[in-house]
Amino acid sequence: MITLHTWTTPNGRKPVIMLEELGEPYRVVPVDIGKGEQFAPAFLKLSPNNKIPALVDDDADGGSITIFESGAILTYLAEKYGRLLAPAGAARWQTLQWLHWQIGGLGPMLGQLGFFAQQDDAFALDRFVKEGDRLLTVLDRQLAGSRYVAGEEFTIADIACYTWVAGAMDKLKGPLGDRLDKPDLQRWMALVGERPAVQKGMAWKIRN
Ligand SMILES: N[C@@H](CCC(=O)N[C@@H](CS)C(=O)NCC(=O)O)C(=O)O
Repeated sequence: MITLHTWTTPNGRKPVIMLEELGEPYRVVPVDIGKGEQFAPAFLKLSPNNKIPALVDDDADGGSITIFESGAILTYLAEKYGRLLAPAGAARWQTLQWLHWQIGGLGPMLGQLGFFAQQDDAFALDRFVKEGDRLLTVLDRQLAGSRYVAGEEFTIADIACYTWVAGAMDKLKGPLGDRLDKPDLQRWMALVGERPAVQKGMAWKIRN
C-alpha cells in the first residue's frame, strides 16, 4: 500500500493528483504544517527536511521505500506505473527539465512572494513580484508553443506546475494582479483543470 504524508498545499496536492491520475489505491496521513507536525520526530524520519509531502510504498521492488521531495515522488510513481513520463529520449528530458524548473524556481519564488505579501517590506515584495512574473512569463512562452508544459502530452511536469499556478491565481491576485492574465497560461490552466484527477486533487480536504 502507498501512504502519503501530506497536507493541503501546492506541493502536498501533487502526489494526490498523481495517484488519482493513476487510479491506484493510497492512504493519507495528514501532517498539519500549521500546527508544526512537520517537526515531529516520527515525520522527520521520513522527511528530514521537515517538509511535506513524503511517500511510503510498502510494495516497492526490494521492500518498503520512503521518498521525500514532491518531484522525486512524482518521478517515482511515473516510473513505477509507466505513466506521465516517457521512458527514454527527448520527451523524458523535456518533462524532467520542466519538473526541476518548477521545484527549483516557480515553487520557491511564488512561496516567497506569498510570504512577503504579508510583510511590511516593499523591497522584498517588489523583488518577488518581479521574479514571480518573470517565471510565469517563461511558462506562458513555453505554453505558446505546446499544448502542455513539456509538449503535446500531459505529464508530471503539468501536475507540478499546475498546483502552484492555481495557488497563485487563488491567493496571489493581490500582489500579481493582471500579471496572471497571460493567454497561454490561462488556456493551459483551463485545459488541465478539466481533468477529473486534477479536480479531485485540488478539492481534496483533510477529513476529521
Ligand atoms: N521542494 C519541496 C518543497 C516542499 C515544501 O515546501 N513543503 C511545504 C508545504 S507546500 C512545507 O512542508 N512547509 C513546512 C515548513 O516549511 O516547515 C518539495 O517539492 O517537496
